[in-house]
Formats: sequence, structure tokens, C-alpha cells
Amino acid sequence: MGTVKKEVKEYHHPSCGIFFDADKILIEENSVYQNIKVFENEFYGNVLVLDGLVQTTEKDEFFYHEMLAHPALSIHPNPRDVLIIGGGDGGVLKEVLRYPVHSVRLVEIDSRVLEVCKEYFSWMTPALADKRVELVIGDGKEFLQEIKMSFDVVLVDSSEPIGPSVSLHTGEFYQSIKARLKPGGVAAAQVGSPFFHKMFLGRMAADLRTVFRRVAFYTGPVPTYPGGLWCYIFLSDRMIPQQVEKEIPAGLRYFNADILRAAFALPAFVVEDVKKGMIR
Ligand code: AG3
Repeated sequence: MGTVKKEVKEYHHPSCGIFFDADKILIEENSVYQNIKVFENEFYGNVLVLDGLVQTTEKDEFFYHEMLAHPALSIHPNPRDVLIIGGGDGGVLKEVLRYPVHSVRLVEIDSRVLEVCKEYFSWMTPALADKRVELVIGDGKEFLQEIKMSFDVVLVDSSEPIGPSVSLHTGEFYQSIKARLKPGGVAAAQVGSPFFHKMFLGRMAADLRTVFRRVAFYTGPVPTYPGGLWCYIFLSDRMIPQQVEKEIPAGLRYFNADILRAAFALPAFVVEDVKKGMIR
């Protein structure tokens, strides 16, 4: 008899999804906010799962983290002060720190996510030791209401609109982001799967077009996320997407100037769904 490995599954729809053999469950606990799990998989390395949804893996994290951080940071001519909302696994933070920024604030609601990721994801240690970083444990929405300073770039690294992330997917939330952007500031957020979360994208676009002059979706692959293709949104009043204003940091594995141009070209079904969702 061979060893029976534990199987970890995420359902993307009641009838299908993704599975992993977990060689070892490194941690599983319920924090005040959510169920947190980290396990080891032979191919993907350590995998972080929150409330049953795969958030990141050591092997494929770069697809998502680079695409959330670099379009905004490379289009902005001089990002000095950056705010990350969510992103307690530190993946977006490590990408932001590749730029000569002045300050980065990361606002994560669940301190256990930070602690667990510090232990199991190696990029966390150098990122957290960086003098430019300030960690805030708290609710992103409240933080935006209380903070007085403004930011050049705001990145929203939320989970899906269930659990603690619900309030990070509303027009009101984006209104408060806009209020904290400096003139010429840009924001980017992950907005889900264009294939599995169809109508959600259209509603988002409709809400956000009342807040920002420029609202542009872009996409990139993430092997472990539902549908494999992921959608992001770029928000600003002034900056024009697809224009790299400066040198892109060395050592990236997905993002480059060609990808930036290509990412804003949307598949026909996405264009249709966004249009449909905007009609209410
Ligand atoms: N945040 C978005 C994860 C969404 C994944 N969805 C899913 N597996 N159904 C990722 C946080 C990584 N820093």
C-alpha cells in the first residue's frame, strides 16, 4: 500500500475546481477573521489558502504579484509613497520594493496572515526588514478614512468579495481611495476571474466609472486561480495606461514592456461582459 497523501481541493464551481496533493499541512487554524491554511505541494511549493481559496503559491506567485504591482508602478513616473491594502502575504510588497520608493504602507486586517506568511514564505523576511515599510494591522476602509497623507500609488490585494474582503469591493471604498491619491496618482486592484465572476466585473466597471476618469481592465494568467486568467483594474484620472515612463526593474519573470501593452487588450467575451454588466 502506498502512502495516501492528503488532497486539498478548491471548488471553482459546484462541479469543478483544482486539487493539490498536500505532502505536509504546515499550518491550519481559524483566526478571528478566517480559516488559514499553508501546505506543501511537490510542484507549487508552499501554498496559502484562506477560507478555502488559494491565494498564493511559492512557484506561481510572480504571475499575480507582478501584474498587480508593476503596471501601476511602471506607468507612474515617480512613485514615492505607496499604499497596499490587504496583501498580508507580502508578495505585492516585495514587488513594490524593487522601485526607489520613499515609503510603503501595508494595511492588513488579519495579523495572523502576516505571522503565518513570515514563517512559510521566504520573501517576507527581507521585505519586512526594509526601512521603507510600515505595517498597519487594521481595516483598509477605516485606514483610508483616518489617514491624512496622500499616496502616488494604491494597490488593492484583496481576496474575493466574501469574508473580510467584502468591503473592499464597493464603489464607496474606491471613492475613499481616490480621496487619498495625489494628483496624477494611480490605483490598481485585483477584480477576479473574467470567466467565473462575469457579471461582477461589469458592475465594478459601472461603479468605478463614476469615480475615476480612466478605468481600464487588464488581464494576466495565474495557473492556480479559477479559469487560469485573472483580471485587474487600473484606475486614475490622468495617467494613460500602456506607457512605461521609466526602466522596469530587473529580475522580473512575467512583466515587461510588451506584456504591459498586451495586458490591456481584452478578450472579446470580456469586452462583451463588461458592456452587459454596465447596463442596469
Ligand atoms: N488575492 C486574490 C486571490 C483570489 C484567488 N481566488 C481563488 N483562488 N478563488 C491574492 C493574494 C495574494 N497576495
